[in-house]
Amino acid sequence: MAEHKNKKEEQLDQFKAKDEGQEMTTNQGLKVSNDEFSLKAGERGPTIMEDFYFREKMTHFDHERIPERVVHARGFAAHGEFETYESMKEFTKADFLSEAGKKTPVFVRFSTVVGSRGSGDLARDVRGFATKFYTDEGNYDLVGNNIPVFFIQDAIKFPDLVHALKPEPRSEIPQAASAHDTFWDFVANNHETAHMVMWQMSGRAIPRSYRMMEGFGVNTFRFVNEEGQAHFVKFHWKPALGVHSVVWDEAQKINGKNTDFHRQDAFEAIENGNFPEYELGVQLIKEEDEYKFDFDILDPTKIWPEEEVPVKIIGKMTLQRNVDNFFAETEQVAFHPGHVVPGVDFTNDPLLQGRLFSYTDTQLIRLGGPNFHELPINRPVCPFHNNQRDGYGRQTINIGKATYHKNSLSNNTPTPVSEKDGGYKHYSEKVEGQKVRARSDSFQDHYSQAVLFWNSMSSAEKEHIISAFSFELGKCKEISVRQQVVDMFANVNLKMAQEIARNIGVKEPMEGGSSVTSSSPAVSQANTVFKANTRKIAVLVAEGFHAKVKNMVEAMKEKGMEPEIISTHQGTIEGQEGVQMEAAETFMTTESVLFDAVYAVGGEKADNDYDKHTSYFVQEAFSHFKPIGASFGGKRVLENLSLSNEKGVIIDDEEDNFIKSFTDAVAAHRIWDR
Ligand code: HDD
Repeated sequence: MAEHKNKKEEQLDQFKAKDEGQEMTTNQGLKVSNDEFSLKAGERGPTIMEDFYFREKMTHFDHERIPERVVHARGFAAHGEFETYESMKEFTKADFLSEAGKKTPVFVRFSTVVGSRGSGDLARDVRGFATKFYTDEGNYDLVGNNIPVFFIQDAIKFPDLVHALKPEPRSEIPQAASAHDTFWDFVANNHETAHMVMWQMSGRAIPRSYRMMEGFGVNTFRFVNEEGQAHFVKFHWKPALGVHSVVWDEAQKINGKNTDFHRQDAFEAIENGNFPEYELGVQLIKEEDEYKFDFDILDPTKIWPEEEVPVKIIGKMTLQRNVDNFFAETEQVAFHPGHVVPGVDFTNDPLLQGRLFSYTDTQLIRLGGPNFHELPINRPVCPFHNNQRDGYGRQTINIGKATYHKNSLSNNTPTPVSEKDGGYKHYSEKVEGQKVRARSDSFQDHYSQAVLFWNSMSSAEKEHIISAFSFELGKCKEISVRQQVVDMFANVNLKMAQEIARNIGVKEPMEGGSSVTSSSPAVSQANTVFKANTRKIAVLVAEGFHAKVKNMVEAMKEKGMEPEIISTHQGTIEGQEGVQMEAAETFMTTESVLFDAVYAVGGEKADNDYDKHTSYFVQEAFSHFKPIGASFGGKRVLENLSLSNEKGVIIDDEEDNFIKSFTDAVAAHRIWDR
């Protein structure tokens, strides 16, 4: 982390404890003389009740676990800083956005949604992207996802959605997967899911890295300025490295080879000083323009196409420090979309309204009571005072006897603060209506934007969507479920639905399609940022490798790539002219799915073992559309596989030529039109 400590760092430091080098004590501070043997009646006798140390140690252990999050159980989090680019005072009075250069400490947690805490990172799933800004006016939480829309329009359906998505109740199978009957039955019988499901079947649900995905606030919020003028606002996080995905076959293999692939990728990037960066953008709509769109701007199943409502970039977040303790920080952090600051307010988006209840409620059971705001990671960096008292685990020693408002004994303090002095005032939107359990007609169009999304996809993205549907529905046991889903998605695109139907052995729908022809290029990953930075390159080396290989590897590093030496054995590999390289991994300990590209350089002479492993490695990388490079003794393997003239295969012994072409190919991420 940067030299200077921000307010949150300073606060957290007060709670840190280092046990290394210390004498062992009980939790009461009594020095412990033996930590190996329980107190027994005779060496071979029973343990006796009196052993208070045994009881304390065991009791603590027995209570070490807390309930995992009901959704978003598996995650990764890090500390960082947000810097505002320009004053947003015209739109919001939020202090942390009030001046250019203003810095605010943040804590960000990324997550998968469906799986348990120990599930694989590469599930086909939405990713959570939750940010806690520790502002001078209190904590502001932007609790978003990496997909800009949601499955449902009203929070009352959230338990149903999650029940359908989670493993089935009898067997608790499948773990961390939407590919089963109940999820798709829910989709087929709740057509508001159509748009989100299109995103979920795209590459967005299998990101290459937490560092390479967007974040979205999803719900529509309000910005309110000093004059009380409001704008509707949607939030976007744009990753500096662009938005990139793996392919599904790869995702499934990664889950087996390295369950922690995304967590490790982010952890190591931060440890190595490659700090993940995201720019914050906002889309703003004036209050008076609320009804000017052909969709309801409060409907969480709709995007505001960026081409219609541009994204204004207003700041940058950099994640600079990993946590010191996963449980204390990542597990105990409590987010809530209702944690707002003056200048940020809610709308009547019916999904958001329900979320405002659910988050605090869930923390009460997960973190064991109403004092979770006192946990170090959740404490605001500004003072907090009120008349709330007691409860499990209360840490603050509140002094004074008036714990009520109004009072005279404490001069009527703590005092509510006027809006002028920073007191939060809800936007005084006029609301009037009759009590109804109903949904507005303006929320009934479930297909136009699902079609818009499909229209915006590149041909490779369309193929991936069709394959994803075919996999997911192919795993459904109920033919009726498969058929219903295919018939439903004929409303998005008839040809797409027919192709899926053929793949999964159900009747091809004969009618459907849509008259929507518009598209939003901004939602296609074909139009993202492309960079070779931090891409992992597998350098496959054998004994007697060409002396220039080392220069190639150094040149890759200069371009920001991360080459890793792999060989038939670990340790030093001897090259020509006395050049040596250290192999960190072998063909047994690693695999092509864990890399972005492969570079085969071979050794001095043919080596059957190397050739066999390299062939497999290269073929797998090739099938996942990855760039492949070869020089010197590595060329032979590609020739034998007849891959030398394929797209994205770069063969060159000359350093400048090779590095230029290879860097371009790595930056392109994948060669989709292979
Ligand atoms: Fe939620 C966790 C994001 C709808 C109820 N949600 C949770 C997390 C994220 C989101 C990122 C994990 C926070 C963390 O890392 O600790 N949720 C969303 C988004 C939604 C959404 C972007 C749609 C706009 N969520 C949603 C609804 C409800 C919930 C409609 C219920 C009415 N979400 C929860 C929860 C969780 C949660 C049950 C589980 C753990 C937690 O809150 O702290 O309250």
